[in-house]
Amino acid sequence: MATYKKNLMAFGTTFIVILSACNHSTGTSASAPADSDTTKNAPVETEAPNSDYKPAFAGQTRGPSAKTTTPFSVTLVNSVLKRPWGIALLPDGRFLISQKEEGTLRLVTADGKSDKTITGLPAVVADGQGGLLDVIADPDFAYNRVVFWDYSERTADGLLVLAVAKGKLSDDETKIENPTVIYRATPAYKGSIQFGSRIVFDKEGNLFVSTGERSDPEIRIQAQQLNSALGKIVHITKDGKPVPNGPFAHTSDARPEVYALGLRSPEGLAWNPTTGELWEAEFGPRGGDEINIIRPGKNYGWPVITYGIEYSGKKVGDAIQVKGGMEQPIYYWDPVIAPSGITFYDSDVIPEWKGNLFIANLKTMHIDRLVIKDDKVVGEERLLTDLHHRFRAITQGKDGALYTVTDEGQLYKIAKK
Ligand SMILES: [Ca+2]
Repeated sequence: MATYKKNLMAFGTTFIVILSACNHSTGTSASAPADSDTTKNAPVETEAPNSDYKPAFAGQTRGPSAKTTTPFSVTLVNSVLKRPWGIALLPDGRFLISQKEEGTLRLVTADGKSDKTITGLPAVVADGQGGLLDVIADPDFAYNRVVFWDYSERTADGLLVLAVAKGKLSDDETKIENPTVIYRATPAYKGSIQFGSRIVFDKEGNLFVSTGERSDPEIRIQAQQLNSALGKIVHITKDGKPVPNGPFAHTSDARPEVYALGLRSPEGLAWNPTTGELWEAEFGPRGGDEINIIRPGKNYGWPVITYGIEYSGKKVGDAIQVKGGMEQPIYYWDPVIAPSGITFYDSDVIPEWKGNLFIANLKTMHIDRLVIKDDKVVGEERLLTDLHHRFRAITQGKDGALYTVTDEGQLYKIAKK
C-alpha cells in the first residue's frame, strides 16, 4: 500500500502534511497497475449496494479502479477556515473562499501566508444545508473586482430561498461593496435542506447556476416543472435576466432561464476542458448519487427515475431507472459518496491527471478521481482517504496543483512532488 508520512510543522496557521503516492508492485494484486489498462481492475467500491437495480450500460457504476503513479504531496495550507463551502481562483492566483455559517469570505494566498476576512455580504440563513454557498469571480475581475455568490435568504413571510448576488471587492480587500441580489430560485419554501448550489460562467460571460429541489416530497416534484426554478440548471446574465433564446424560451408556462431540469441537489458544476461541455454532480437519494453531462433542454429524471431508494428504505416513486425523454447519468454511486464540488484537472504538471474529473465528497471522506474517455468513466481512484475529512469543494490553482477545502476548516494543496 502507499507509504504515508506525516510531518506537522507550524508556520502560524500553516502546517504541512506529506502523503507519498509510491510506485509499487508487490505482485500480490491481480489488478493491472497501469492507468492505460484499467478495464479489468476491481471497483474501488466494495460495499453492498442498497438496491438490486441494474445499470443502463456497462461502466455506469462501480467502474474499474485506477491508481495514480505520479508521486504527489498534500500540503495543509490553512486550518482555520470556518465551514468553508466554495473556493474560487482569482486572476492573481489567490483564492476566495466562502464561509457557510458566518456568511463571510476569506481571501487566501496559495501558500497560506496571507489570509484576510471579507465582510459586507447580506445576512445568510445558515440553517440546515443553507448559508453562504458558492462564490465565483467575474471573468473580468482583474478590471472590475466583481464577485458573485449564492446563499439561502429569509423571505418576508419566513420562508427560505436560494439567492444569487454580486458585489465589488473593496480596494482594501476587507468588504464587499454594493451587494445586489440578481436572482432568486423561487418558489421560496420552508425547508432548509438541498439548495444545491454551484455557479459557473460560460464563455459569453453569463452564469449557469445549479439549484436544489428542497427535498420534501411535496416540493421535489417541482424539479420536473418548467415554471419552477427548483431542481434546475438556470442560465442568467450578470444582471440575473434570462439568457435570450434558452431551450424553453418559447415554451408556454416555462421560465425562460431554465436550461435543464430534473435535478435533486446539485453541488457540483464544472466545464469539461476536453469536450467543452458542462458536467454536474448531485446528491441522490440512498444509492443514487450521480454525474451528468448538462445539455440544453434535457431532463435528468429526478424524482421520476433514480438508481437510489428513499433513506427510509422505501422505493422512490414507481421505482424505475430508465424512461424515454429522460437522461441517464454517465455515472452513479450506490452506496452514495455524497459528492459536493467538482473540477476537471486541466494542467500539464501531472499529465496522467489531465482531463480527469476530481470530486470533493463528504460521506466517504475522500477526493474521488474519475478517468474519463469518450464521456464514460474508465477508472476511479479514492485519494486523501487517510485525512478523514468531509471535502466540500475543489479547484485548480494557477500552479497546476489542486486545492480543496473541508467542512472542518482546512485548505489543502495537492501537488506534484
Ligand atoms: Ca438523474
